Amino acid sequence: MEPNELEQTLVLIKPDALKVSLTGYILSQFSEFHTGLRYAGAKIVHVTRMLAEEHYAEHKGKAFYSALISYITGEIHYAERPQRRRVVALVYCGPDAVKKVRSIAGPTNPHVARDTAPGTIRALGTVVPVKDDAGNTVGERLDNLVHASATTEEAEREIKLWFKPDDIMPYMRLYPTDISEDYYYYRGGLLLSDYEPGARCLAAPGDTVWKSDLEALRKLSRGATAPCSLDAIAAKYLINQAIRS
Ligand code: 3AN
Repeated sequence: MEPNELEQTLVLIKPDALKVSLTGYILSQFSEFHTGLRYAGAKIVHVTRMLAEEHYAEHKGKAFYSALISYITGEIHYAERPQRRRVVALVYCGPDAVKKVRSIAGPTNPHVARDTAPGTIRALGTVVPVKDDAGNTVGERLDNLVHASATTEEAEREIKLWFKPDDIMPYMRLYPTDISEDYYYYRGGLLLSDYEPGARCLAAPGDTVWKSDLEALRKLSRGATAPCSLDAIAAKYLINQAIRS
């Protein structure tokens, strides 16, 4: 197989799309028939604040950041029904996956999508004013139905954030993996090598993990700095593990 045959991208079908039952439509727009892309991974995720904040780390500090986190966690569209808060996370695989999916998703802003790219998924989205406590409009929230990785580098970061290697069948695993030889536990933002009550196991001896995660865990356990935060690794191991915000 040619290397670019395996290009991968992350798609999130966001809470607004689930709320108005656009899931089937979106899946059909991205189907192999239309795009030539195949599924490499799929899961239904109750998005924690930790996962949301890692996913949107580049937007931290921007005016719309807080609204963006509330949106992707489902707090906006399922305010009264936390049990319905979820997104569909998908990995698509195939030639030019990033570009193809972005072009079907459309421009970030639904108004722009309607003007310049009618027929794209985001042309069906909405733009909602964001107000401060005094009722003044301080920005806007772009409810644009789907997330699609912007570049192959972002796709790698995002796929590794949302999916463990074992969530993707071996033939379709694009990024290097390694076998853990140690125990790594997580509790309250700390990395532990021994189990303590309330801790979650991130990796045990024999587990297949993303190589970059394992390298970072080894560094962090020695007290050294790593290229990513502990939360960026832990977030995916906490997916759907418990109800927490
Ligand atoms: P895209 O999702 O098209 O890759 P990004 O990565 O620039 O766009 O932004 C991520 C998300 O942040 C968008 N999907 C949108 O919901 C939100 N966002 C981006 N720019 C703005 C903005 N200027 N105002 C409000 N929300 C924004």
